[in-house]
Amino acid sequence: MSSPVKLPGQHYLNAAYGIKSWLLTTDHKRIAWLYLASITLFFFVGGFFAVLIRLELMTPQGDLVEAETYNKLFTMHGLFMIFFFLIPSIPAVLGNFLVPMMIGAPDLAFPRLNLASWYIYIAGATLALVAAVTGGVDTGWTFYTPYSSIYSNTNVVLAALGIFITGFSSILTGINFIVTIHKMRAPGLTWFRLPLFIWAHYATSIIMVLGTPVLAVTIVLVAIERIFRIGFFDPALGGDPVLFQHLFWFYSHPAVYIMILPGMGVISELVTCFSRKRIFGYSFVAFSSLAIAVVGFLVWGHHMFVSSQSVYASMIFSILSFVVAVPSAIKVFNWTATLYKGSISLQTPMLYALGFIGLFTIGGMTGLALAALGLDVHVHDTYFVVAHFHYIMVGGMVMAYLGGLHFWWPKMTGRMYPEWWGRLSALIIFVGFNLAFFPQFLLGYLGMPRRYHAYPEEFQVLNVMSSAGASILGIGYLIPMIYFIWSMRYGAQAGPNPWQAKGLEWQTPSPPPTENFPITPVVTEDAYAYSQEEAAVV
Ligand code: HEM
Ligand SMILES: [Cu+2]
Repeated sequence: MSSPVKLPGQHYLNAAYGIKSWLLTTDHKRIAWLYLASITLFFFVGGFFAVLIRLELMTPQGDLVEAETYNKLFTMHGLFMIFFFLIPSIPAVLGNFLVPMMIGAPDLAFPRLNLASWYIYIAGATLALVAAVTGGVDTGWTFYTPYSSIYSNTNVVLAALGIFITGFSSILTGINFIVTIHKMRAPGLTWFRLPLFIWAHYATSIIMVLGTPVLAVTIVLVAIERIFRIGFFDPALGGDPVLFQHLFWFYSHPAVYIMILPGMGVISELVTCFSRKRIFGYSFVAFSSLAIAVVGFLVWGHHMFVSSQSVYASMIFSILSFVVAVPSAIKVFNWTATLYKGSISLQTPMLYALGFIGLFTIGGMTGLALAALGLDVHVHDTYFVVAHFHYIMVGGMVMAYLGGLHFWWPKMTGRMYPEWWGRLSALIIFVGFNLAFFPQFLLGYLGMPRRYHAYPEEFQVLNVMSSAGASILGIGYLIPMIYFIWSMRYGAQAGPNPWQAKGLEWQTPSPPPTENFPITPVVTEDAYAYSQEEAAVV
């Protein structure tokens, strides 16, 4: 580590004091903190339900909770994790902090709208929380009709309203990012010099803006059917239940890319920095984000292979699903090629990046297996599917989020986290994750259906393994929480650029001043001008 550095005297964190200065801030960096605090809270709410699920599944009889309670547990778990943690995690926290910084801008294009987005998010999440504690919802996070619109007598409308409202937060954030990236780039920062993190957020924003309204409309239709008994989805009222699935997955498949694309953006940054090499095939990685955003809208029917959809439709959706895997595979290929002959240092963020690449690959390959009609019919609605999406969303997205948080922590706080603890918890998370979710592939393949709270005895060993892994994973998530808080006060001072990374965000003090850059930077070279000869990171 270079000679001791001093925190700057004035920075965005001490520019103003008091709760009000936070709740009324329009500084994108402070808003990132508001999101960080709130999504962490909802991550633990979702995690709490996961603990209860895994406890219930320790024994075949399912004797911890009633069947109805179990239905509520997995519904609330999925709801909170998807809508209030995963979708906002990287864009709203790291994206908010970094999009302006990485393009040399003083803030997002619409700072007040940015703050409004957070309040909208909080309002929506609060309603969902009220729905959870005042009786819960038992429809599954997918809200399939006509159960959700007619039969369920739980808080469907309240939870749906919460999600509806939160959707506006997503849309407004997307618009803010798109306008900012178009209009506020520093002089010399052409499109093909942008960091890949920015390309990923640009593509994500397109999906947010185009996809979210479809979900909003769908939710409104469910509410209308429930409240006024006007038939859209219930056959008894002249509706079509499969129509709901079309509308729902037309949003929710692209939404899985809202969840994973920003993570891919993070991984691109980490892989180049910690192998001290330019990313291999920059423009392929950049365009693959856009390709995913476009093709991702064409594959929703792979969730409906067993829904009575025509076999020809299923064949088309199957083929298109294989197509959408191509841009993802391009990214994995390019990261691997970047690593090849790089001078790799295994700092904590890099451990997360390597973990992401491995786990995302498993998630992606099993996704291809599911996209194959014959196999999907066999494992549909089994634990195989649960394992697949957890490999993508927890093994992929949560890994990327934690890797990014470690990487940019020194920029956000001006202080380092303890490296040894960082590596240890990355390792614990990796081991715990695999023990928790790999057995679920086997369970699913052997025929254990998802969403059941009791099961035949022969599935117990694998379920106990999974629950044990989940406990280890939980511990792995708690450790960074503790040392991050510790490091805010006691961590070593980081200096502007502890990783000797390229990119504009590293050219300003840590923590940055409110206006980000004292003098507007001018960009003269392409992104990632790393060279292996430069001093290696400590
Ligand atoms: C320790 C961590 C976790 C554990 C132990 C866990 C456990 C589970 C289990 C057992 C189910 C299946 C419930 C069922 O269908 O019977 C499930 C479903 C699900 N989980 Fe997780 N999970 C964890 C973390 C996460 C995270 C971080 C996310 C998202 C970011 C997530 C998203 C989901 C979703 C979307 C479902 C599907 C819910 C449904 O379709 O009903 N999980 N989880
Ligand atoms: Cu899908």
